[in-house]
Amino acid sequence: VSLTAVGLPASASAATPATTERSVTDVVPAPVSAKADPKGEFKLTPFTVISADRGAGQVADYLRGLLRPATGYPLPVVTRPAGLPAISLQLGHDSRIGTEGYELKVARTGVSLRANTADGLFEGVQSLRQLLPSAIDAKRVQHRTWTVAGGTILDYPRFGERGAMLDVARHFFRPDQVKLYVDQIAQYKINTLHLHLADDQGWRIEIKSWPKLATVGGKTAVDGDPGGYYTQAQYRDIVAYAASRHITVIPEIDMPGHTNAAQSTYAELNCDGKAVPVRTDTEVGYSSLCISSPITYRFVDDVVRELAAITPGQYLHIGGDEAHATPPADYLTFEQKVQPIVARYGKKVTGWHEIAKSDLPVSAIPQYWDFGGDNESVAAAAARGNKILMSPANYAYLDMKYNPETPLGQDWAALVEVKDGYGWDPASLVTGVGENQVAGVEAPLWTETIRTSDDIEYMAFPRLPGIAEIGWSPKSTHNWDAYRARLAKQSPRWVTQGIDFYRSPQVDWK
Ligand code: TNX
Repeated sequence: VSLTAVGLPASASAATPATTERSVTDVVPAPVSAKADPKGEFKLTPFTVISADRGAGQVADYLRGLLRPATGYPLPVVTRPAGLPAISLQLGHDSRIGTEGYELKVARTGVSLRANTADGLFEGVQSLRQLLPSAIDAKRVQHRTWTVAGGTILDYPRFGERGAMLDVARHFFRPDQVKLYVDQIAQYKINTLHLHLADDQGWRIEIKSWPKLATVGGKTAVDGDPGGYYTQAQYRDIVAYAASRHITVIPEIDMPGHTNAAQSTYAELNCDGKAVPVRTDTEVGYSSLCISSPITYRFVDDVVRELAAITPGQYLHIGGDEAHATPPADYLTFEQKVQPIVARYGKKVTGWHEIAKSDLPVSAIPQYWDFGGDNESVAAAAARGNKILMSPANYAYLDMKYNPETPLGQDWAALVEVKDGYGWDPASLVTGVGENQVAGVEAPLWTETIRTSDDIEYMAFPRLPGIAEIGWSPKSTHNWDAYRARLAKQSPRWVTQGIDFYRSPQVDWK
């Protein structure tokens, strides 16, 4: 690998000529280092094999599943290539690339992908896909040649967490819709899916000790649209599917506000013992659990216990945003009682940045969403050693409209065109929260106005790849002109994949 390319602006490395229209220098998110070799193209043929080290079998099977439908080739997974041309997946020890990095070498004689972990191999496979023609994503056999662009990539992420959030509470999305989104985001090296499972308008996860949360509280959605919920078995299946795409699920139960669905279902969750009316409008900040009632903490204990038992990831998200109906002192009381419950069931706390006002354990990750609001408490948490997840509403919220005419979405934080969504740096957003205090980035998609998978795609594409690049790529590669040229080349893939994206006039789409 040429380390001279490390840190070069993408615009400089993109000047390397290539014989195919694709190049290792075009990958999104931009790699740490990429050096094209126009003479080093590899051709997939009916004789190509996928060779996999012990421990690489799952990624090898996944790669085979990606390549077989369009090529129609057998692409057997073997442990020894025995002289056949191969894509070889190797596990080793390379101190340069960490737990998610990889080195990819494409030559005439074969493709070698090396990483320290299966996660790293998986991310390398996402780069490899982009070196093949976009027709590789077709569902049926295409009769054509399959050339992998030649060269070398050495790559690893800037931040450990690159997330997407889907609000399944305002509108419900079926498991198959969540899985579709998982596949769409995985190709940009997103490694975390935050599911917003409960809000004022609906409760979406079965809790066996409070069964009506799902069966009654799950019936509703914004504007009287149909609701729904995941059984625990369905949730586990979503979690397992995400894990097969090397994505960790973080479930959120928002509290002490955003709780109307629970409090309209169970009267005992209200201080006066009376169930509140169901609400399907989109107001925020009016609901609050009863902070002084012991029943509240039995409820939280039951929910957290059941959710922790079906969530293999380390973190549970306890919300904490916009608790305008909870007096500040009560908010702190609530956080002091609830955060230890999460710890008791073996999990760590993440929550919206308002939780930074409480006395957080150092493992807790506040998620910054405002702009200019609670910066002092967030910076103070960072100074105490907490890492901060960055999802500023005015840049990273996928539910913001692109422009005033965008038929979906909201505009309370900003209008966010593609260039705006790409135009920020997580390590210089909040004074006192620098590179080493940033856990990563997240692109939340709130769904007050989002009802279908097409709606999700229209808001997430093309902005989600920009957030993914901000989270993965070295800051030195950050360059709008270079990015928009690389992004344009992604569009044929989205067409083949059936992604209904927004054709922003800021990008010269292919
Ligand atoms: C604010 S941002 C909310 C959500 C809304 C969103 C709509 C945050 C932590 N809370 O309840 O869905 O705005 O953009």
